[in-house]
Amino acid sequence: MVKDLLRRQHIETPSWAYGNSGTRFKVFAQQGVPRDPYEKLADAAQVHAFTGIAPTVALHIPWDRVDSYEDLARHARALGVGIGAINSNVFQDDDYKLGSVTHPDQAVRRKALDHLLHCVDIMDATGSATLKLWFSDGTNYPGQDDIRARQDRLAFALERVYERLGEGQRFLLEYKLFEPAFYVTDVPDWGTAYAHCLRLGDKAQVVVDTGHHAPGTNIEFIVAFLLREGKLGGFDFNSRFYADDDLMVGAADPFQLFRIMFEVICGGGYGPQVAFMLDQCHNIEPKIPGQIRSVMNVQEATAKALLVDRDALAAAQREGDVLGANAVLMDAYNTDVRPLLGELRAEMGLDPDPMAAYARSGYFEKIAAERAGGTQSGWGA
Ligand code: LRH
Ligand code: MN
Repeated sequence: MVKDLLRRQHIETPSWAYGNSGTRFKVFAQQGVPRDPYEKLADAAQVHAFTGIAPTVALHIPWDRVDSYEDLARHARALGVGIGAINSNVFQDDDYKLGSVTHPDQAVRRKALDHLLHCVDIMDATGSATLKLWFSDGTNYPGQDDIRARQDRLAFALERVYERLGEGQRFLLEYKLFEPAFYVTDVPDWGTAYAHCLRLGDKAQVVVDTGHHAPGTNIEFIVAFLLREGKLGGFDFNSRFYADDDLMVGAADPFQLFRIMFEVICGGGYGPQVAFMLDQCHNIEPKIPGQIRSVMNVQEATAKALLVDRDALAAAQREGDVLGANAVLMDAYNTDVRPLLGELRAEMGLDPDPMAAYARSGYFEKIAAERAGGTQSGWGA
């Protein structure tokens, strides 16, 4: 039963994780980095080939701009993967200094809205069902702009995008406490995102980026609450020690990832209605192995969460047996699921050790040799 559920796991990797990334201090280029979205998809297909549970790739526009999105989707299918969420980008254009859809200037708002609507066109072309909306919009100083007026402008843009969505399409609204804005962020927390989505309807849901909360936030509570409301659309998985560090999911706090996956399972969210996406940057570590390790971290947390003895837990909770209930969860968390996952991979026709199998494959040496010259992909358009 647990293996059947794990066999159906679906984790989406982000195209930008295969490109160069860094911090404001430095972006360290790496050998073999893709030069275009086609090569990014080829690398993502490797992650699926060795894990068996990463069949789709999220795109970011314009980082993944191509002449033909139909052709890019065909290329993906030929590689054995699919195009997942389309990520809009209204945070890198000079015009967006004071905001994008919340900008005081109507012409700038129009430009930003046109980009969001263009991303829906790309969804139509690639067959993607999900638009992911993150707004860097905000202010840096009190008085800089009218907090309420910016919410009115945001609501107007979201309504226009919502109206444009076609059959089977939805958008996921992402929140973030701060950065790049350092006073007000216009979508700072789950409550703001939830309120906007509630007003719009079923095609609008919230995405939880695990790096976007104030330190000490109980993220699994947010997950349980949004699931109960039918408003949890997905995750941007990563981990952090301090702020939006975008480190490998589960690397900084594997116990938190386990607690989150347990609430997903309890809330009926372990299925296609919730998008399990990675949103990470491999600033210093090799990128494809970094993605493989990340997918395995989610898989391990999920396996442990699926092993929780739910009946024993419910009984202990009913009896107010605090330590007993906690022990049931800790027993599952402290279970070494690596043998189980090794067996599962073998049953799926995969090498039980994806990291070692990838290292032996020679793929890195191949791309390092082939991808000499050209401009490596990164966060630049
Ligand atoms: C913003 C964010 C958002 C993406 C970007 C790559 O911090 O989490 O999801 O657009 O990272
Ligand atoms: Mn994110």
